[in-house]
Parts: sequence; structure tokens; C-alpha cells
Amino acid sequence: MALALTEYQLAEYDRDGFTIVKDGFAQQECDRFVEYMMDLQAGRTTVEGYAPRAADDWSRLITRNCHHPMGLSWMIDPRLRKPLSTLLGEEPDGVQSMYFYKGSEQRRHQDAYHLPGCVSAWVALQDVGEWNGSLRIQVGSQKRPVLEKSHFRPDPDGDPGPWQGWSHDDAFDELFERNQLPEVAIEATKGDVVFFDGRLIHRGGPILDHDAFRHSWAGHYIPRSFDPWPYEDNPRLRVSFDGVCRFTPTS
Ligand SMILES: O=C(O)CCC(=O)C(=O)O
Ligand SMILES: [Fe+2]
Repeated sequence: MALALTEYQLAEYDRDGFTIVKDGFAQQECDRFVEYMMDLQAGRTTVEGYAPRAADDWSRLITRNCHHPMGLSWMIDPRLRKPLSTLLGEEPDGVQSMYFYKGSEQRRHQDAYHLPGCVSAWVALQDVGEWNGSLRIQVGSQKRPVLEKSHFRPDPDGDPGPWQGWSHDDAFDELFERNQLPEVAIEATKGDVVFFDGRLIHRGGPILDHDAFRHSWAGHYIPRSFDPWPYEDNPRLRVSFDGVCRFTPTS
């Protein structure tokens, strides 16, 4: 059954840039995904394209062009199709996913910087809180300025771009300050799905217990009609809910 977004959740998404669907996935499904990823990490399961990692390597696993079977099945899980279509306004295409073994403490950013027009489905595969690093979100920032790659380089006339000379991380912090909007830490329980707008400023919050795992997964989706391809250097593969893999043609 599709995850249903209520009128209230749609209004919340529009206003705040995100909404949470409680218990979107069953606990056992989350456990199975975690077990699979632990096996993949340790080399107990082998998948072509996924070398076993060092025993202490818990860095996030980004998947763009070579999906392992479990990741692919989550990426195009039929329950995600309807809410993502509603939020994107058309058929969604998955373009990347991220598996987090631990909290990321990733600095503030907008996913739309890399993937204009994207919507994210972020799933807590275990309970998530301050101890293992919450997802932190600046509420309503999706309606404020969006940083673009072109802002960091000279414009066509050779004049400096508005953020030229800034590091990306510092630029997002500055934008966050200028917005003067509150930041919230998302407390999620296992199976909750957070849908959020790619223009929303967010980060991986501080981790109190660095030994703690924070199994979570994020799929990033763009509208089917989105062309040209938003990446500058990456593969042009999209995975769609009809099971078809599509490539964006080079012009
Ligand atoms: O989970 C995190 O720590 C960061 C997630 C994120 O940046 C994303 O899903 O786009
Ligand atoms: Fe992100």
C-alpha cells in the first residue's frame, strides 16, 4: 500500500519543506536492510561492484550507477511512488541513494545544489536521536535562496559570482544565518520516513556517542522530465518505479 500523505502533511511539507510519515516501513524490513548492509560491509555478502570495507569503515555508502539488489528494491519500493509523485508533481526517477551506518555530521547543505529539483526520502532504520546524530533541518528554508554551482564562479561577463571565493560549507552556514529561521533536530523511530525538499538547508547533527550506529537510508529523486542532467561529471542513470533504468541522453 502506498504511503499516504494527508492534507495536513502536504500543507506541512509546503510550509516547512518536510513531513514525516511515521512507521512507513515495518521494523522487520528495516532490520533486514541493516543486516544486509552489515553483511555487505564485512564481506559476508558479496555483490559485484562492492568491495568489502575495512573493519572500521562506517562511512556513508553512496550509490549512483551500480545499485546492489537490496538498495535498488528500497529505491523503487512501490510505497514511495505515490508520495514522491505528489511532491515532485510528476513521475519520480531515483538518481542516487545513501546508506548511513553512523551519523554523518555532514555540514549544512542543500541537496538541490547538486540535484536541482530533487526530493529526498530519508528513512530511519533504527531509532535516531541526539545520541547517534539526528538529521537537522532549517524549517522553511526551502522558500529562501538556493545556492547554485554558477554562484561560485564568474558569470558570462566575467564578473564574480555572488558566492565566488566562499567555500561551499561556509556559504551554506552563512545562508543559514541570513535566513533567521529555526533549526530542528528530527527525532525518528525505526521505520519513519522523512520526505524533504531538496532546497531545504539540512545537516547531520552532532553525535553524542561516536560508537553508536545510526542506520538510515536516503533516496534522492528528480522529476522524470528533468533534463539536462543535473550532475556535471556523474553517470546518467535513473531508476524508475516501473522497473526501467533510463539514461539521460547527452544532447
Ligand atoms: O543523514 C544525514 O546525516 C544526512 C542526510 C542527507 O544529507 C541527505 O539525505 O541528503
Ligand atoms: Fe543532504
